[in-house]
Amino acid sequence: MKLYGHFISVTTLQVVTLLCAKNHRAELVIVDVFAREQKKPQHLARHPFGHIPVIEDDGFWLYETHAILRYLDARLPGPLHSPTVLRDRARMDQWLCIEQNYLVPAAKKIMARDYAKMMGQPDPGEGIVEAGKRELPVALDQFGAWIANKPYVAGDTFSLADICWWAMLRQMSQMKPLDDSRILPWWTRVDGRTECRQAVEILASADPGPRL
Ligand SMILES: N[C@@H](CCC(=O)N[C@@H](CS)C(=O)NCC(=O)O)C(=O)O
Repeated sequence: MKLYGHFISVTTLQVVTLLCAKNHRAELVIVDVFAREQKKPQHLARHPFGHIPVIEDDGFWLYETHAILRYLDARLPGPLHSPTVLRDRARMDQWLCIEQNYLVPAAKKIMARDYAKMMGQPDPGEGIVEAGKRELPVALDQFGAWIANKPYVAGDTFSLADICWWAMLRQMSQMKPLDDSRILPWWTRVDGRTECRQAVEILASADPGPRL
């Protein structure tokens, strides 16, 4: 199995975490986002929208993180990371949607100027950052209210929603989501899990070091 991704990518971290939870290793093929390889024909043939991650499993190609996670969860042996109780599963799906549709867009807006600078793109201006700063607290407040005093996002077991929210909040650490005391105990519990530690290490070991 091959995973096309990047060591700085949160979505790559999400997939690697599930692979570790399943005790399965895929070959990490680096798509150099600093060189914008994700927008070049070779990668567009894998992912027509020009993003990572993408997996190739014995000739089967798949992109979109949540689709990949659901596929791998069902495809690989080991504990299931999608609840079997209908309403817990619906709750997992709800928080996966909230992550993708509200949390990630708000965080991307806040990081828009820094990201453009890092990628050598035109400055999108402060307006987008301000919009993100208005939107992010709404998503975080909803999550804080939900996760307070709960072991995991959807029922009593660790699920795909925990993986996605943990990785995303980790990536957003400079926005201080863990200052919310309702979120911190859950995040600390997830962060200490073996699969999360292993995944962070795997991506760190793929990083060749400082870029000029
Ligand atoms: N909807 C996609 C979004 C993936 C995504 O935004 N990936 C980022 C890396 S974490 C990426 O490809 N960034 C480079 C770019 O947008 O050009 C998914 O969930 O897989």
